[in-house]
Amino acid sequence: MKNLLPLFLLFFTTSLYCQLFNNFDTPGDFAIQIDSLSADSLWQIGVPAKVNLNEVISAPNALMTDTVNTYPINTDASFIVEFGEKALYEFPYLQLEWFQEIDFEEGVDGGIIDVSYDGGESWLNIFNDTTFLPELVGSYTWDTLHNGQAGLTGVKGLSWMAICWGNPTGQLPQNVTNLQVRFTMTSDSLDTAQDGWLIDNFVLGFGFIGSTANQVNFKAINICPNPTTGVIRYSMDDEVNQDATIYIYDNLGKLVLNRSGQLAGGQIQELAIPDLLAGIYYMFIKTEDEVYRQKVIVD
Ligand SMILES: [Ca+2]
Ligand SMILES: [Ca+2]
Repeated sequence: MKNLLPLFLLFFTTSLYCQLFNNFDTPGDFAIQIDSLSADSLWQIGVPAKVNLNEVISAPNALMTDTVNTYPINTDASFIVEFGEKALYEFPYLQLEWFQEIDFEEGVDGGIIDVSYDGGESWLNIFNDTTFLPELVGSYTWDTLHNGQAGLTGVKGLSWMAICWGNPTGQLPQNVTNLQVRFTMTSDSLDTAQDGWLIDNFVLGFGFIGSTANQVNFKAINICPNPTTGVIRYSMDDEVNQDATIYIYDNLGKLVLNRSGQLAGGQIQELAIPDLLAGIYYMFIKTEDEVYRQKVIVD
C-alpha cells in the first residue's frame, strides 16, 4: 500500500487512459466516413432538432440520420469508423462503445452494424459474427429487419452500447491490422415518420494504460466485458504467476475490496464482486514487481 497510494492519487490529476474519442464536438481521434456516394446519405453531424431524438451526451453535436427530418422510405445510409494498425496495438482486448437513441419502425426498419477485419473486403453482421464472437454489451433491442438482416430496431431512449472483442468466448487474431465498423440505417417502403438513429461519444478503449503516462509505470489489466455485473473477468498480458493483492477503490478513492492470492498467468480469471453497487471503480493488482490497473464499471 505504501507505494500504491501516491500513484493512485496521481491518477486523479492526470488523464492517463489510452482511449480514442470522437464526440462530434471537437476534432475526433478517429474519422467518421459518411457514405457520400449514396444519394440516400442521411447521416449528419450537428445539433439535434428532431421531435423524438434530441439528447446528446456531450453538447452541442451528435451524429444522426438528419438533424431535423424523419427518415425516408427505401433507404440504406451508412457511415464507417476505421481503425488502423496503430490503433490496434493492444488487440485483441478492444472495446468500441457509444451512446445512442433509436426510433425505428419496430421489427422492420433499423440499424445494422457490420464489421470488417480485412480492410473492407468482407463484412460480418455483428449479431452473426460467429468467427470472432465479439460480445455485445449495454442496452439494446434487435430483430430481423425487412431485408432479412439482424439489426437494432424499435424505440429506445438514450442508452449505452459496446462491441467488446477479446472476451472469454471470442478472440481476434493478432495479425488483424485494420478494423472497420459500418453503421447502416435501413428502411422499407412504409413511412412511419420516425426519427431514426442518433449516436454520440464514440470511444475506442484498449484496456490499456500508458502512452501518455511514462512517468507512471502502471501496466494494464484486461477486463472484458466492462461494464460488468457480479463478477470481474480479467487477465494480464504478462505471464504473472505469483502472489498478488487486488485492491478495488470506488470513485471517491475509498478502498472497497482487498484480496490476496496467487495469479494464474496468461489466463482469464474471475473475481466475484457481489457487494459492489453500480458505479465506477478502479482495480489495482500489486505484485512484488508491478502494479497493474484498470477502470471497472459495474452496472
Ligand atoms: Ca457530442
Ligand atoms: Ca418503414
